[in-house]
Amino acid sequence: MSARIKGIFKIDDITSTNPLAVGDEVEIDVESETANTAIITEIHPRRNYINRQSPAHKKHHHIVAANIDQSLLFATLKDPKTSQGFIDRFLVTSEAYHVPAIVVFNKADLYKNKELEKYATLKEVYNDIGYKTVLMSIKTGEGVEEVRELLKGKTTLLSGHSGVGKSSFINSIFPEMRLKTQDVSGWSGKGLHTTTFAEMFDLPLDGKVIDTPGMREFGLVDISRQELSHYFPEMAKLITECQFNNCLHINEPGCAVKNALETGSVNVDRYISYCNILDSIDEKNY
Ligand SMILES: Nc1nc2c(ncn2[C@@H]2O[C@H](COP(=O)(O)OP(=O)(O)OP(=O)(O)O)[C@@H](O)[C@H]2O)c(=O)[nH]1
Ligand SMILES: [Mg+2]
Ligand SMILES: [Zn+2]
Repeated sequence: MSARIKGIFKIDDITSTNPLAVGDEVEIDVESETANTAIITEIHPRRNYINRQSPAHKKHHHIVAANIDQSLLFATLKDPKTSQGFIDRFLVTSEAYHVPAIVVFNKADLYKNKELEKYATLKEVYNDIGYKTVLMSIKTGEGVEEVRELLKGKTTLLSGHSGVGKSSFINSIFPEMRLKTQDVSGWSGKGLHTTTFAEMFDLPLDGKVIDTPGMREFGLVDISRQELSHYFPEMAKLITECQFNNCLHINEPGCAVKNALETGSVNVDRYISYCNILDSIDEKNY
């Protein structure tokens, strides 16, 4: 069945480049039984959605997916490299939209000591603040079963840079799928997108998974400088102890976050991500 939209829909009072997102629940009128087509007459209110700022037009938003239970960020420490800044931006967005996030480090088969040490460090940092991490290799099968278990009975959004193995993962747990993946020569460094639009699949094990095209950056939307620290869980629990209730945790006196940074209970790299994101938020919007 293919369904199309007629007329103009305005949802959630946001200006979006796509009125209908993957994961939306809709009402349809069957248009033609023979041609198997329908018209979408109503879009149900969304439980949640992940919204992304268009890299080209800061005022344009794009809804990546709606009605999701969790998001799996696919990261790789090699071919291609995912930066911690990118991971942290993604986690902030997930917190802001109340979508639980898990970070999957794929291509473990390519990791040498350097990358394995990096993974151990990141695992500790993220586990300490409440995020699950999994080390996986689709090539060797390591960790694949563990990630598959996490999908049971849930609607899961897969995201991450192009070439990190999102489509390959769906194919590996669901071989009948045969999604298009990058050719066997693997990551070429050219940043070509193999998956070009988001698509949702029903998994045989009860659950749905949404494959998305890789993203180069993850623009934040609807987050003010003042509220940013609420979306860093390790900072959120400290902010009531800051001397000033409008503390941005930069150089204010009596800042509980800066104190925690000294003692090591807030990780330095996470704090750097916080500062970078804070810098990137255009205060004029608020
Ligand atoms: N060595 C190794 N290669 C992998 C692994 N997983 C995926 N690949 C390869 O990485 C390349 C990219 O995989 P895709 O599944 O197309 O990546 P994607 O995340 O769907 O990329 P986009 O659709 O562009 O966003 C392919 O050549 C895969 O064979 C892995 O665990 N180890
Ligand atoms: Mg893909
Ligand atoms: Zn502070």
